[in-house]
Amino acid sequence: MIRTALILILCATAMPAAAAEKPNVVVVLFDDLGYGEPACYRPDSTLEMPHLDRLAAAGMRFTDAHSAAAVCTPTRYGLLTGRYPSRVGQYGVFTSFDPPLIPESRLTVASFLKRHGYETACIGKWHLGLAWQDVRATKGPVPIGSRIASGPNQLGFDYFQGFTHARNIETIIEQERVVAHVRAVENQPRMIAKAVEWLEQREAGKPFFLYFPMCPPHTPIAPAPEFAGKTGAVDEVKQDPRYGDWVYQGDHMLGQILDALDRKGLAENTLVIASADNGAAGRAYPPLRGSKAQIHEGGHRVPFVARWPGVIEPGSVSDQTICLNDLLATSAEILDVTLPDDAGEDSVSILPALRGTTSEPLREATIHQSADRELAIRQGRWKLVFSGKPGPRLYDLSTDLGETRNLAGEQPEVVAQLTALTRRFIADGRSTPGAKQPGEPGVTWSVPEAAPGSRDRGGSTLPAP
Ligand SMILES: [Ca+2]
Repeated sequence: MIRTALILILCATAMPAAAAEKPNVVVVLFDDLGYGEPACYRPDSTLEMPHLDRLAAAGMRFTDAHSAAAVCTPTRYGLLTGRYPSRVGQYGVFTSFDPPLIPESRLTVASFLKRHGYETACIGKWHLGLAWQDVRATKGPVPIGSRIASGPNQLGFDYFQGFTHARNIETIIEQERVVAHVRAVENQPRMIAKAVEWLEQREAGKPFFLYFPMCPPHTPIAPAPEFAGKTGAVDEVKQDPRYGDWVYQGDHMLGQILDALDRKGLAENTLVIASADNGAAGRAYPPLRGSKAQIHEGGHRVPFVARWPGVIEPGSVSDQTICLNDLLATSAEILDVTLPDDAGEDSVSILPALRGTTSEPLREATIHQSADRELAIRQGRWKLVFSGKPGPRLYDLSTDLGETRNLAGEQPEVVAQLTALTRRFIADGRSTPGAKQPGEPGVTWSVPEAAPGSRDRGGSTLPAP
């Protein structure tokens, strides 16, 4: 009797482990959503993003999250590979006919999860290059029927429907073929309908990864008729009457994904991450300095909200410095798998932050890059920007989030230490523990050596705090 009871207890206690299926992973990536735009990041924002706000209320909001770069293409490289895009010399953005940036041999979040039994889909903006098979570069939409020899399907995504980039939002690609031409206003409703349909088709017990890189609030600002002029949201910076509607439509798409997870009973076992690929375009939101494409915080500090019921404390806030590159290592730790040495070289698991089990820094340091090849390194309070003449600029973000006071002259030791660390990251081919990795042939990635003692270099014209 006692033995039976014991077995029952053992079975009962084993249940949670068995029921702790591999969690689904959903990543919703806004395009150019600034740190100061969602109300959950800036309460006096005049934009409306109720679904992001409710995600934050049910999950964790990171206040110090960074895109790998300050523009689309390199950030997406980092997000999918967990490797700094500067390692492949990618600073600018792609057009419709650029070749694939990620070789098929490289592990991505999608191919990693697929290898571990996940069904995977990318629905939305790709912007990482495609190997077109039978079409020459053209302006405007790519002809229907044009085929792709290598693209998302070769990088781990079972299913792809989307478009190359925002300037070619008319060309709809499904799997390895152009299947339709649409008007700009029709693109996003088509994408979200497909994403919801794909979620509806998932079967219990089969884990999945959905990557949904949307268009809003990037141009073309093309709100669908049901949103146009109806939200009352105001673009306080540029006074574009459609911008708030476009942001709202993007947020509504996030809401449709959350609703689909609820309908399917999948929300409990799904890690949902909503973030942005870089800062707002031409819109600065103080106290952050700068905007999209720039090395300052406005270029790459982004909203990042994660929800995972039972794992993440609802309504929590984390001040960990994290990077979108961290998705691959986080996925690996969730599955208790060690990544190979030649994958995710700049990816750090943020699972301890999500679980709330540590407040110690997870990343040794974080590299930032601008669209015009500027680099910066961030460690704790310090951010060192390597930028032309008269030398690097050092900011103490703990007291100067707006990056107004260059302390390089006052803190030569910090400049030297962060410079040496950056040079080590470059030389090692990685910024995480593991075997050194070779650099990419033909890619030069370097920062100038620090010049300790030369207090005039980069000296501040403002008084030290
Ligand atoms: Ca972008």
